Amino acid sequence: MSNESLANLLREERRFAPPTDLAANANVTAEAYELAKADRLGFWAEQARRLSWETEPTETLDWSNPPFAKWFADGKLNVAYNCVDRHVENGLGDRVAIHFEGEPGDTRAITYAELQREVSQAANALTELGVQAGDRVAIYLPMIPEAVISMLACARIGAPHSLVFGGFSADALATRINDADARVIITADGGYRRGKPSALKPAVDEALTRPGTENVRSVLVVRRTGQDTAWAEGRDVWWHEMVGRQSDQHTPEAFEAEHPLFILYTSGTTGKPKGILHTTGGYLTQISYTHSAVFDLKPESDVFWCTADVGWVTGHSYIVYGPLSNGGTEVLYEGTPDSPHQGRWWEIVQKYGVTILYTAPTAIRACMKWGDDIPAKFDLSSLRILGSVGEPINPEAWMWYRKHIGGDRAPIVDTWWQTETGGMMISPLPGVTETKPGSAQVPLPGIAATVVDDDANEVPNGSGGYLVLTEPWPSMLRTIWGDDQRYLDTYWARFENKYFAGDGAKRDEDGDIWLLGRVDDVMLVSGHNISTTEVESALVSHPKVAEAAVVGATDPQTTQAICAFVILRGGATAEDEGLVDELRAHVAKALGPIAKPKRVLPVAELPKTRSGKIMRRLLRDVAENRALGDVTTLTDSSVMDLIQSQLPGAA
Ligand code: 6R9
Repeated sequence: MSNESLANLLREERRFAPPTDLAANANVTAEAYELAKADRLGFWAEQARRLSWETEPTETLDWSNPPFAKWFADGKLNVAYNCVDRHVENGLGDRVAIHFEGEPGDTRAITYAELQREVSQAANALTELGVQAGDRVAIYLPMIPEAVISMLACARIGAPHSLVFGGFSADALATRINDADARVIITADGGYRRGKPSALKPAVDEALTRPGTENVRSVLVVRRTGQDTAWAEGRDVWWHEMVGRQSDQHTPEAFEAEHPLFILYTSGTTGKPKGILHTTGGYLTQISYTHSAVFDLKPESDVFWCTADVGWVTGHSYIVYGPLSNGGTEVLYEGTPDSPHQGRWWEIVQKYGVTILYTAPTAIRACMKWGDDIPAKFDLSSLRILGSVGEPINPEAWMWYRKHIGGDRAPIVDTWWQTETGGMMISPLPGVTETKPGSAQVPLPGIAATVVDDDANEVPNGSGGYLVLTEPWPSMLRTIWGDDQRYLDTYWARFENKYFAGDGAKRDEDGDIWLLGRVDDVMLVSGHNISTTEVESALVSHPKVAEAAVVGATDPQTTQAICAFVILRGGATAEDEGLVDELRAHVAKALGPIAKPKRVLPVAELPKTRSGKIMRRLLRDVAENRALGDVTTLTDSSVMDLIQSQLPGAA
């Protein structure tokens, strides 16, 4: 970014107060901010008492070698014990932990007592396969209960897991196996996607032919689809045979609070993926606290549903470790929102009486595109809190979510965080915060975040800059696996003593924080830094636009020119007379003439990662007529061919 702060264009005046009854009974009230402000470390030490420790920690934070943090370092605990066994010991064995809904419609309710038995069996199986505390286990599974059970089994024996999204290519899998030096892989024959079995095991077989994966001893294979599967004798073992014959008793061992819990790779824009390392005690403390505070979870009555994939950090923290450490009941769904019909999610909400729904803006925009009449066919009155994560949520998508899913009643919590932060960092609290469409608003109690300019000075209200975190937090990444220097360079070199998140942000007149997208995506137009998020939100506020992705393409006159890719809705087509000019004028009216796109290109799809984020760098390659960069983390690589074939002038 240049020296000028991010242009601050959007005006949003709508406000929504917390429902009175929710505020009156909320788990967390405004007092939490005061307590945490008065004694931040004391606040986190208090939150650590939510967990069951074998050895209680006496030390909260060791920051003697910044930015390498140690939280609760002299404490010992077992994560799986905290997520499963202690609930059974507390008499909650019959409570459903997981309502599993397979894409073909098969279902399973798993109680905490059953979960304890299955996790114990899986832990015994891993031990029989020679896995010891500290050994890495790669998990490449669809969204089935065995994914959760495998993660908990690894945690139980102190073997850090490394999940790789089912559907990533053999190459992506091989790189991650190699970097983590995994010893065992847990996979499945396949999973169901859009009504069809989709094979997984062949990618594992292929990955294991690549150099650097020789240390993998065993592949544990869940039978999910029953499809034919190649078999390497001596290496491959069926889950139902190996896990099935184990004892369902297993005594968990306590590990030090800083024992590694998992590695999770983030792709970034260049270079090899970064293995983000999370550890045990601090991670579980913050995940458990934020899951309870931000969703106001009442474990005895709520039914929670996070629609993320377990292969994304959102799935780790808010499908596995948050809900289960809090003894909650949750839904786990294998498939896509539109299979076999576009109302599938709402049918699931109705069926299980889901009370808290956590999803991503990309999914909300897809539902908007399919039409209001689809959710209207289902009873969604059980919903009392809605969450959003993954990208800035466009104000119009926020309003749609509130009205058509939340019955104009349920508060929305827009939660900003990252793989690196481990858990939520900036978010409204549903019983406290007056919400604003499109803003994550305030750092959670115990979290210190702010917005600074190029010289690391805090920006005044009403201005934009870079989002930074100014104090360590319990679930922070500890390093990049095997690369401390890259950890320092990526996050701690840009500003002294501050964590650089890589996101642009602004503070509004009330001091609330608005996220403006990745700083790599910020556009420089005639000397102004313009956020992609704001231009996209202006486009999405037009009734004929379902989704928009905006990039800055090199331009001889203005340095960069704004180029917008849009998905149309309501029957509008690229051929509609005057539509492109209408959209350009709409943006100019909403944000000012400087933000008017030079080009608007209607397309049928946008390139997205498996976690639903728009990959703007690929669109920049298109807009600048370059060969495409790395596409290995795309959900569907044919999308780029489609976009290129739709461009004016394409053959
Ligand atoms: C949890 C997760 C992190 C990046 C982050 C930011 C974007 C996530 C957001 C958001 C605006 C939100 N992001 N939540 N931007 N508002 N509520 O998404 O982790 O996959 O590592 O991505 O996602 O750009 O820096 P991860």
